[in-house]
Amino acid sequence: MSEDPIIRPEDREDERLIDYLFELYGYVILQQAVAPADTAQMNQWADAHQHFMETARPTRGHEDSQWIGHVETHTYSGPDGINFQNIVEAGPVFERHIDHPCWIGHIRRFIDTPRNGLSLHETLLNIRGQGGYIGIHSGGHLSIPYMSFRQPNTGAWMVGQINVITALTDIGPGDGATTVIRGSHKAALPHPKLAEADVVYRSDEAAGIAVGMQELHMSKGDVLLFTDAITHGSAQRTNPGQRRMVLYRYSPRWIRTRFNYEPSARLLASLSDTQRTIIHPIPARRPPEIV
Ligand SMILES: O=C(O)CCC(=O)C(=O)O
Ligand SMILES: [Fe+2]
Repeated sequence: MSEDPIIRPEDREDERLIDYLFELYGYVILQQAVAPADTAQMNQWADAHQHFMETARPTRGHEDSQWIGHVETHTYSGPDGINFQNIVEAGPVFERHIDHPCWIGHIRRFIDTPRNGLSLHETLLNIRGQGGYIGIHSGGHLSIPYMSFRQPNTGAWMVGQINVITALTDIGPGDGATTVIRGSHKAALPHPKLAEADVVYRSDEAAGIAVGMQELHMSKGDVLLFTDAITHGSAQRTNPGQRRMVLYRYSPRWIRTRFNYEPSARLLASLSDTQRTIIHPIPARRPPEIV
């Protein structure tokens, strides 16, 4: 096997292989999972909106953010670049991502959807320029519901959050690749960088230089599927140009949405029943109007 747990197109349905590697390492890379026509459409959307990069602020869905229809501009902390949050509202190509056949079956199995339902905690398109990075975060030592990772050896999985990153550009050395510490979703102790500061997240330096981190290089259209419990982040982008990716975070229906976006009527109407259940897993109930 190559260095990374890479799943070739012909092995996409091989549950035994994927389950083994995901449980052991905490991530797998699905090669050529998204069609070139789809990455091209998502890149076109990014081309048309990249000028928002200059004004992205860490507003976390509150005042001062700029909206493009139902898509909100955002950054986690600045250096990580711009996040176009709620990107699922940006058109059919982003809707296709909700239950994409290359990964949705694996997601349902790992989350155990028959018992736990399924929801999208966050959907975003990220653009990161030269100098950008994301700091080290997460790890098996944290008791946070969305970082749970359980495979009690009976066939019953219970994973609290699975991140699906689609590369919209080739991501190689110097491009600011996502980095992980293989197997750290099972770590009992915090990474020294996190313990030092006694925090879940450290954003003041790029994760790529932390002990044990490895860069995950991807080609455009490859998909990285990883548990949010794995200690991860990204290397600093040293090359000119941009790293672009789309990130969909799946969780049990109980965890639901991170930024509380209400799905638009247009989106709800255009989704299949299966997709609607993921996007809107717990519709509100109200008493009938009293006249
Ligand atoms: O930007 C990256 O490469 C990592 C993103 C990240 O931290 C996440 O997907 O949870
Ligand atoms: Fe993360």
